[in-house]
Amino acid sequence: MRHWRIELRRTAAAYAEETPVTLQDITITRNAPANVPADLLSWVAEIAALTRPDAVHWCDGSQAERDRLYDEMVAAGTFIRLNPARRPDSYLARSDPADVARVESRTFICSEREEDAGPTNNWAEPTAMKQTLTDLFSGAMRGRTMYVIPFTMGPLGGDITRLGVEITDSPYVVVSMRMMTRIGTPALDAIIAGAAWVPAAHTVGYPLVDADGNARPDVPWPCSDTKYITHFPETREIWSYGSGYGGNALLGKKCYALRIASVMARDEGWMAEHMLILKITSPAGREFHLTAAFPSACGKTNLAMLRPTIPGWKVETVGDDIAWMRPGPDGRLYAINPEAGFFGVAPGTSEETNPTCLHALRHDTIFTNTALTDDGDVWWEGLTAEPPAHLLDWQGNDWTPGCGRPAAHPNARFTVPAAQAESIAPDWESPTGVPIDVILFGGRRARNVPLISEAYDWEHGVFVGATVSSEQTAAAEGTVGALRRDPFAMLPFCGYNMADYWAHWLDMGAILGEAAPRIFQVNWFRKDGDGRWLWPGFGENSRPIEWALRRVAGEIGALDAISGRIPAPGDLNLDRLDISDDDLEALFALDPQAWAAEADLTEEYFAQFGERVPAALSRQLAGLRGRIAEAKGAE
Ligand code: OXD
Ligand code: MN
Repeated sequence: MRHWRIELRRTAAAYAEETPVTLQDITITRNAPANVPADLLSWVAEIAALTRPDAVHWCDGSQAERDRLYDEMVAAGTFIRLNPARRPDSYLARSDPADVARVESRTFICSEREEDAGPTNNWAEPTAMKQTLTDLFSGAMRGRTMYVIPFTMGPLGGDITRLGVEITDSPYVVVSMRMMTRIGTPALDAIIAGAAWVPAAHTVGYPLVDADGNARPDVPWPCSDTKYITHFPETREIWSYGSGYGGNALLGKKCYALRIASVMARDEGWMAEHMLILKITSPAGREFHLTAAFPSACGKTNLAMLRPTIPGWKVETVGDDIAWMRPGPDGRLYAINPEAGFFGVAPGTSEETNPTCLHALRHDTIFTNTALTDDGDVWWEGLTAEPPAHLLDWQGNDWTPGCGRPAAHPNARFTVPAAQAESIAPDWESPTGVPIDVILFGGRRARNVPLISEAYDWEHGVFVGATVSSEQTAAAEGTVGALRRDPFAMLPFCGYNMADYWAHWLDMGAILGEAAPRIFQVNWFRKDGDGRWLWPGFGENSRPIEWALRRVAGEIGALDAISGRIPAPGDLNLDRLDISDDDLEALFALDPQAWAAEADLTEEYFAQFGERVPAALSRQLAGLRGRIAEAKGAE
C-alpha cells in the first residue's frame, strides 16, 4: 500500500500549499507527547493535513480528560445526563435515526486480490478504495477537534495483546473506546517502546466548515449518508467514514479485534474469534474455561453472565464477545478477552433474563438509543413487565404504551466497563490468558440440531463450526425457516476468504494435537411441532454445559449419533427440572431424512467456495452422509 501513502502525502502537501497553514501550525507535533515515534507522528500529521481539524488532541485516557469530554458532550446535546440519584455517572445518547447499527453492506475487505476476500465479504480494489477515502476524508474534520487514541487490545504485558491507534473526530467514540479498550498513556508508552500498532482512521464525515470557509452548526449526532467501513488486510489498516455508531466507529472491536486480527492470526499462528469466554468451577473446585461462538440474537450476553441453576457450580465472565487465542508454552490453547468493556443490546435485558448484566449497568454506563423515563432514567422493551405510563422514545418523542412504536430502538445499546459485572472472573485480565477446555458452537435451530452434542474430533468440530446456521425467523429477513449460514459466527467478521479461515482452524488443530479443546454444538432453541420451545434456556443451559465438562473430565461416556456424540440416558443432569420424557426425547431426536436434506444444503453451501474448501471438510460431509445412511438402515 506504499503507493497510497505517497498519494496521501501529495494530497497533504497540496493542502499545505493551498493555504498558509503548515503541519506544525495545526499543532500536530507541537502538542504531541514526548518521544512519539516518527511513523506515528507522520501518520497523525498526514491525516490531520488531509482532514483539516481545528485542533489535535492526544488522548491520555485520564479521568480529567473523560470528565471534560462528558461535559462538552452534555453541552453539545450529544449526551443527556441521567438522574444521578437513579443512575450515577450515566448518560444517554440518541443517534441519528439513519445511524443505528453496523452496516454490513458498506463494510469492505480491500485485499489486493478479490479471491482473498472470498464470496462472503464485500471486496473493493485497495488503490481505488484509498482514493475514494482520500477524497472523502479531505477536509472532513474542518471545524472539529481530531482525537488521537492510542489503545491496547488485551492487557498490556501478554504475548497475545496488540496495539492500535484510532484517530477520530467524535468525542463519543473517545469515551466509548475508553470503556471498550484500554486507551491512553500506557498504550502510547508501549508504542514508544517499539510495539507494532494498527492505524485506524475514523471520521463522522460531518465537517463544520466547508471548503469555501462557510460554517454550519453542529448537530447532536453528526454522521454522513455516505458510509464506508474499510479494512486493508495486507497493510493492517482500518478506515471508517460516515458513521458514529458502535461497530462502525469503535474500531478496536469488530474492525480490529476480528477482521484485521483474523488475518494477523492466520499469518502468525493464533486465532481471533467471535466468542465469549467463561470460567466455570465445579462443585469439587476444578476450574474449566470455555469459549462459545453464537450468531447474533442467540443470547450470547446472557450466556456470558450465566447464573447456573445446578447447585455447586460457579460461572464467571472473562469476555462477552471476542476471544484471541494462541497455544501456550504447555501446548494448550490460551484465550484473552481483547476488550475491556461490554457493548451489548439493551432490549430484552431484565432481572429475569440477565440480572448480572442489569446490575452492571447501575452506574457509569453510556446508553445509546434507549428510551428516557420522566424521572431521568432509561427504559427499554423487556426491562419491566409493565412499561411506564410515559416516556421519551429513542428519538426524543413522547411515547405512551400502545402507541404502536417501540420506545427503545431494537438495537439500543449499553456501553459499560467489564469490571462492573459482578460475575467478572478475578483473572479476566491475566496477560497470559486462560487455558481453554471446551469450545461451543451454537445457532438458533427449531429443528434437527440436538440440545448438545460433542464433535467426534477437532476436524469434525471444524465441520460443525463451518456449518453453523440459524433458521430465519421473520419474513423480512428472507424465507422463514430457510437456513442462514454463519460459520463460526464470523460471517460479517472474517477478514479473509472464509474457506481459508476453515483451513486455518484445521492447521491450529494439527498444532494443538491432543491438547486441543474439545468441541461441542449446542442448541437452546429447539421447538416442537406446535412451535413451543422444548428447553427453558437461560440458567438451565448450565446443565448441558455440565455434561460437556464431565465429558472433558472423563467422568462419563456418550452415544454416537448422526451429528456427534450425545448424552446417554441419565447422564444429563435434570435434577429439579420439570421436563417431560417426550420433550427430552424430542430435544435429541435426529431424523435421518431431515439430516440428509441438511447435508445436501451443506454441499450447496460449500460449492460457492469452490476449490478452496479444505479436503478435510468434504471428508467430514461424506462422514456425515455415512452416519445418516447407517441410521436409515437401522430404522
Ligand atoms: C455485536 C455483534 O454487536 O455481534 O457484538 O453484532
Ligand atoms: Mn458480537
